[in-house]
Amino acid sequence: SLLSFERKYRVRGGTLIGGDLFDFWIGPFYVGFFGVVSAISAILGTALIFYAASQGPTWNPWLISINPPDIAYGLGFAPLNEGGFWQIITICAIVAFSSWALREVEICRKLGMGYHVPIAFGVAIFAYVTLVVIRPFFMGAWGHGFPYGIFSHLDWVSNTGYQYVNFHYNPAHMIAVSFFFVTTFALALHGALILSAVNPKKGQEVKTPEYEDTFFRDFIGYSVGTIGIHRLGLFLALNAGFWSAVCIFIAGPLYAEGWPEWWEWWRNMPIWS
Ligand code: BCL
Ligand code: UQ1
Repeated sequence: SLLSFERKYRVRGGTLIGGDLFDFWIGPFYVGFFGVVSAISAILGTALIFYAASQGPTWNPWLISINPPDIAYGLGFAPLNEGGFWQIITICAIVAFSSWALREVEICRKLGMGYHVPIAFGVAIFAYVTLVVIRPFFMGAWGHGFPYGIFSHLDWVSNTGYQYVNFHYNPAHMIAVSFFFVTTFALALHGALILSAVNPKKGQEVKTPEYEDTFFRDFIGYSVGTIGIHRLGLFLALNAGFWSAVCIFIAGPLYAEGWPEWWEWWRNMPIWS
């Protein structure tokens, strides 16, 4: 059912493609050209995962794995049961994610809002595409992509990590991990601060943003502000995804040794060596 304010915002237009053709809602969901494309590619990709699984040795959900082609196939197409399914599923996934982002853009345009949400999702898509297209391409084989399976993708991460001896020494991985941690820290502070302001003692009024600013000024001498914390949060989260993409791209295409030894230049700096 339609919420009282929803009808007012069900405005025509803002579509990027298809004009009025798909400009309608199904229940609460906006459809649009990109909604149709996204649904078709997601359903097709999911069906292919089930079909490819049926050709494999197990239905144990933990063990099902749709693997990329052998490295020997290079950047060519592989037979369906030897990585071809993985290749088609990857295409379906990229089409589904991209059209999902473009559907977000159409909704932003309808509502006259900024494009922050689709841009943010774009960074997640960028990290995925780096893993299964950009890095494999620069390494010369689709076989460098990760397998689609619960345990198998964990094994891939572990094996890929140890291939570079100790992935914790990858400088971009350090930056990405730090951004992930700081993001959770910032959200914990923000969530806690908001809930503290709106949950005063019984009989007292909800506290205004000035109280929030004052809490942090009393506490650490600085408040980033109520709009500022949201800019900071978005910045931290996007950097977490971005540096993840960087850390896996440099491992292979740009640097193929162990990460601990990459730091030799630092250990050999004349000031302390
Ligand atoms: Mg590490 C990567 C943290 C230890 C090897 N590691 C990562 C990063 C992250 C991280 C920075 C993964 C997040 C990411 O890419 O997001 N690693 C991390 C931490 C530790 C750690 C915190 C720790 O020890 C405390 N890593 C280690 C150890 C190594 C190691 C030392 C193993 C032995 N690490 C690696 C390797 C990799 C990482 C190898 C990576 O490849 C990975 C990385 O950086 O990848 C880029 C980005 C987000 C995404 C990719 C998600 C994309 C989502 C898409 C767009 C949408 C999906 C929608 C939906 C779910 C699908 C529905 C389907 C529909 C049906 C259609
Ligand atoms: C903050 O300063 C602030 O402004 C009032 C918020 O908005 C409600 C916050 O949520 C948080 C967490 C802070 C504190 C953050 C820094 C970086 C000083």
